Amino acid sequence: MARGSSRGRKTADQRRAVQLADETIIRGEGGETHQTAAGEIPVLTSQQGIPVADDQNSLRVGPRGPTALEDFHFREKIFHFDHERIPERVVHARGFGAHGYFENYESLADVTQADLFQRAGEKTPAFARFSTVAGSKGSADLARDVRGFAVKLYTKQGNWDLVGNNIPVFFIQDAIKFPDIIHAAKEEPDRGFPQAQTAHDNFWDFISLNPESTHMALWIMSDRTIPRSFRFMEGFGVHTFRLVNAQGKSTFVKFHWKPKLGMQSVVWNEALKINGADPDFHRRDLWDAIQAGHFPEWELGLQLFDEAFADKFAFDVLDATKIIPEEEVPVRRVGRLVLDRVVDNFFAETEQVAFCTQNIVPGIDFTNDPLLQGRNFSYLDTQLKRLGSPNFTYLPINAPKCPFHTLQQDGHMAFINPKGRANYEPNSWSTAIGGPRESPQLGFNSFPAEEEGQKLRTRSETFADHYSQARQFYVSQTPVEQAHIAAAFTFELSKVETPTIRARMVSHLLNVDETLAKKVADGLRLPELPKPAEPARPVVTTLKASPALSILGNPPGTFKGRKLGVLVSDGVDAALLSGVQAAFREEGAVVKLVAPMVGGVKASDGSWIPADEKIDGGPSVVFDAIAVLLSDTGAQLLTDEATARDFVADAYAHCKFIGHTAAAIPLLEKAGIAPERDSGIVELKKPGDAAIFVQACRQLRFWERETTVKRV
Ligand code: HDE
Repeated sequence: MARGSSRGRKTADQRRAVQLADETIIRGEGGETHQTAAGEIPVLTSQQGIPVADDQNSLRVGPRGPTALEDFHFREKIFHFDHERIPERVVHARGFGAHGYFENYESLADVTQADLFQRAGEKTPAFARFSTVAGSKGSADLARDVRGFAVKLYTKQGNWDLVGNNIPVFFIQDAIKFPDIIHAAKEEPDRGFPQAQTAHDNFWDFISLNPESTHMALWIMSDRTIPRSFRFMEGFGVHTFRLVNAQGKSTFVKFHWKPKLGMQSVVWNEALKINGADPDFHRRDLWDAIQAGHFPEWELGLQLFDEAFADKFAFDVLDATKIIPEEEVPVRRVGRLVLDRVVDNFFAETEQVAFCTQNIVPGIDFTNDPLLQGRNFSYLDTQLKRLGSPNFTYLPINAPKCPFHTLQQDGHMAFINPKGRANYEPNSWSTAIGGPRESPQLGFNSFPAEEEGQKLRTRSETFADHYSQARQFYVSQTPVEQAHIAAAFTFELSKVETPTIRARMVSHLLNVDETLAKKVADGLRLPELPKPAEPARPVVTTLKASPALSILGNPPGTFKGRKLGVLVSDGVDAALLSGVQAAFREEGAVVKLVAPMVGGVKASDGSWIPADEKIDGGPSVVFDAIAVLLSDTGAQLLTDEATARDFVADAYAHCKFIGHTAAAIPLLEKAGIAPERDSGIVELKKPGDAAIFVQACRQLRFWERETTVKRV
């Protein structure tokens, strides 16, 4: 055959159309699947726009021969794939974001000139990203960890990034210690594990040698670090910032985000199981809620105070290891953040979003908090590493939504470039080509704080009280929450291999609360109680409890936004099931059906009811409450099914409310639930009983049960 002839390859028309169930495909000579462009389906092209004829086969010399280097389509495709990854964030790598808006309730012109706060009802586009800190991008969502709560507000005066956490204090007081705390928390460098957890020697070694971390240690061992959903957690700006009004008057401020659906966490044993059952639990929850039109909301709260308050407050307002109790400075709710749109593309938006603490707008300013000052360097620096070019600001997710005109130019991927002749100023060119100029009136003016002093590497003595607020946090918790804190310390320190580190940590807890310290010491079986760590300042034991610090002390009183898992079998009472579904939907909750097989079940009235999950894939840990609506035959089948017993036993152990039919009782008993059932277990006899069950579920958990199911 002569060179250049078209031997060998059949045309698309000659290849065979075959049926794969509902899909018609073209089958190639090697049996491979081809789908071709037609009608409205666009033609696949290379990045250069060249149409692609065959995306299933690389260019070969003969059907079994080597691949030709000239195959530009293959090379471009693989080259691009090889370069898909960018460095993950050094902290907060695992995250999930969504779009929405901030709506201002009232004009705040009295305290700030920030444009977004001037007009009641003003809506500012926003993007929020929630994250864990220590784990890598692929780690599980329910690690015990602080959650990042970062919000980018695209205001008419430029982007304001409020890069906060779900805990109002931090581990350290000076940014210079950030690499140390993060190294200690992340996987140990020799072995590369454990990942996404602080339950290891290095972390507790660092914490126990840094008494300033004690307050944060109490928070991270509380239920705050195992939130049920991003939707049910608070957010905090942590540092003291300034608001500045048009007259140049400065007011100190601490920022809060308050979830509209109230706070809620899971229990630790549940968290461990969720991580196996659904490592994407939190991101799926946010995605599903937004897709279902249940838009999550938080109110923005401000704690406003002046120099006089700062001077008389018992702690330094520049110390990020301290809070200002809400009972001392109330939180004024000034607007709401609504997340109403999921991302179109995870990488383009959630991965490439670049939050920078230094992104503030006129009317907002920094204070001298040494943590904040250090962050203002780190965030810009880290974005360059991650995104690879100073032009990351032009990526659509990062670009301001107001007009912007800079004289910055060039660099990698410079896809927005100045037009005209001027790339410097001052210049003598005309308005048309002379470029932008500064504006003393509209521009950002730093608050002219008076500063003087010697240049020193030193820590202010006003930062030296390390335990008083840790104690205050502990005494502000309900007994159930206090028990969780003791259990969490015991769990984490039990994973620490070095006994001296365990004991050293207990020596700090002795300065916080003796009962807590003793509980942890007993839980660890320490041979003897260590002496209390020597405090830098005497512990103030008279700080009053702050009820606002408790999750369980501030219950939402609703099951709205929560999820009921209903275990059904063939013969399920159709009327009862629809009664339960209606009552929970009325409450604003989501109902999911779990069945022996995902195809569904045949109900008592002969109707076919499709399931959402097969029992193995829908364990009770992914639900807030369960109902077991089995028929007699269903109960016979499931009583001997281990996953069904786990479904019930876990819900019981995690103090969830359980609704059930009489037929389901043998399953409850086989799962170890005593015949004298507690009042967290509600029998459902008729559709009307669903209302009683909803009412019970509004308490979210039946905590009275906990002491009977958790003995060590
Ligand atoms: Fe961060 N932090 N941080 N941090 N932080 C980053 O920036 C840093 C701190 C927080 O969803 C990094 O873009 C230093 C406090 C959130 O993209 C990095 C210090 C608080 C996020 C960085 C702190 C935070 C980050 C890594 C000590 C709560 C994720 C990737 C002074 C108020 C934002 C990146 C997102 C991310 C540095 C302490 C919150 C390296 C030096 C305190 C929510 O720049």
